[in-house]
Amino acid sequence: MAKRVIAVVTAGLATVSMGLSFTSAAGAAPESAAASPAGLKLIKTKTSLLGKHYWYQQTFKGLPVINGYYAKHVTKAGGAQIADGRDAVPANLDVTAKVPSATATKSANAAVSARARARMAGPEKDVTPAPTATEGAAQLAVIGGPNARLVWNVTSRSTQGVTRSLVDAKSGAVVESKVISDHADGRGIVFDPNPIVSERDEKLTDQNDANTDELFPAHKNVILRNLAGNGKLEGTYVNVKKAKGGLAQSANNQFLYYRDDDRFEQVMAYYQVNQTQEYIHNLGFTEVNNESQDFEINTYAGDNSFYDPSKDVITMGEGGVDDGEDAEVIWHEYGHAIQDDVVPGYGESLQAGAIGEGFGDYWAVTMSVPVSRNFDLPCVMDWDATSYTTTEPHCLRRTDTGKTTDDIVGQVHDDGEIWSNALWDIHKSLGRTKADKIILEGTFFYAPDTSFADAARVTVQAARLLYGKAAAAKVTQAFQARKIL
Ligand SMILES: [Ca+2]
Ligand SMILES: [Ca+2]
Ligand SMILES: [Ca+2]
Ligand SMILES: [Ca+2]
Ligand SMILES: [Zn+2]
Repeated sequence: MAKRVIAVVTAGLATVSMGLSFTSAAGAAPESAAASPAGLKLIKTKTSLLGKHYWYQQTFKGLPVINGYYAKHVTKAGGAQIADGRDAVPANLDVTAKVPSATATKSANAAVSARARARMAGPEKDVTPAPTATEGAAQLAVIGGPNARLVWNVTSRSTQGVTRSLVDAKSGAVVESKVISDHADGRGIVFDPNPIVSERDEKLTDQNDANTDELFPAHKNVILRNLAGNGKLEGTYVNVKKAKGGLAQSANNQFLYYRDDDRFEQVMAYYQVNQTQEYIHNLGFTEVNNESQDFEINTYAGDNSFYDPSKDVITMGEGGVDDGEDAEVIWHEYGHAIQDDVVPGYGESLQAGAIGEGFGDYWAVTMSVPVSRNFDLPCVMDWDATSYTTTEPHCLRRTDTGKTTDDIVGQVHDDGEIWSNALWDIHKSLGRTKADKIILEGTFFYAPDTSFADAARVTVQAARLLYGKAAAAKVTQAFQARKIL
């Protein structure tokens, strides 16, 4: 590519050599600072300590030239430097599109999903959600240089982030497709889901947050994806915005702490919620609490955690075992955030509240399945529960109690075990992916003050529409076994 010309016009500063070629753009001689060449559109003016910086977009017949830039750096001393990053465009290039923008958008999205599938190694390969083009995202533009052509510039969103695709507006071929969002990956250390399960050892105890020899092997190195890259635990799906002892910070996104460091629980919240949102997206849902969920970590001294719908914040308590050390506590609370997002004002009746608790417990269990090697799956919050249970296995609650509506006592957590048992039975009969798609889809049809029976009916309906009669029959059976239907 013949470009990137730096012409030092008057040097108030030392001459800058950037190792760039002096091939002139568009066959023209490097421009003087006095007048800017035609076809430039001023897009930004910045001031630095030494001067002013004028940034221009190169245009051709009114269309932006991809990556074509021109900058004028005017120093306070009066000198000016030009950085000319324009590409040559043949004067006779036709700028009428043959391919309609909708067709170009379709080809661009197809290229993006093909690549997303190729990157996904797991069994859920075929449920990659389709990328969606941003509203009005296809813009005509020009590529300069030796392969100059007219293109549609299509911006799409997918699990990979924001992608820019360039589609030839004459032939329809995808010329380029690349991720332009700058999400960073970081590193962290977590429990997954918690030490009791990962070490398969019911005898482990908190020891007042000490990093004991017994607990050391439970620490696992992980990649923290979708970070904003601002050195904090903030990203696409999680924002740790307040924490006892201050927020974890790392300029190069290395968040490596053991459990006796209060920042460990911040990393847990970030990692485990990002995992659950990636899973939800893999199931095909793009609007299930699809936002950066606020968290406050270790800011509550009691042995409890909670979701506050008035502020849309999850607070993780530090009583007993720090709640943030057990992913199942995080996932349970996140379950409340999911329901509140999908059904505005959710939980306006005792049974809706019980469904909320039951769903949170179920969500903790279904998220634990891939990392638990079948260790007592229906046991909820195995690690946190070691602080307040004496019998083994240690569980706050279970999803296999066998309770039915005959056992209703009017307490949301207790009655939630009726609901979570039904969801767990659906999971066992249809498998994790189908069950979770049905359960989440059903949630979209809940009323804020729903009852067990009404919520069950819309779940059965979701099963029938997604997977047919046989699946619906199995879901019905699961609710009948709990005397809900
Ligand atoms: Ca801790
Ligand atoms: Ca606790
Ligand atoms: Ca503690
Ligand atoms: Ca568990
Ligand atoms: Zn709850």
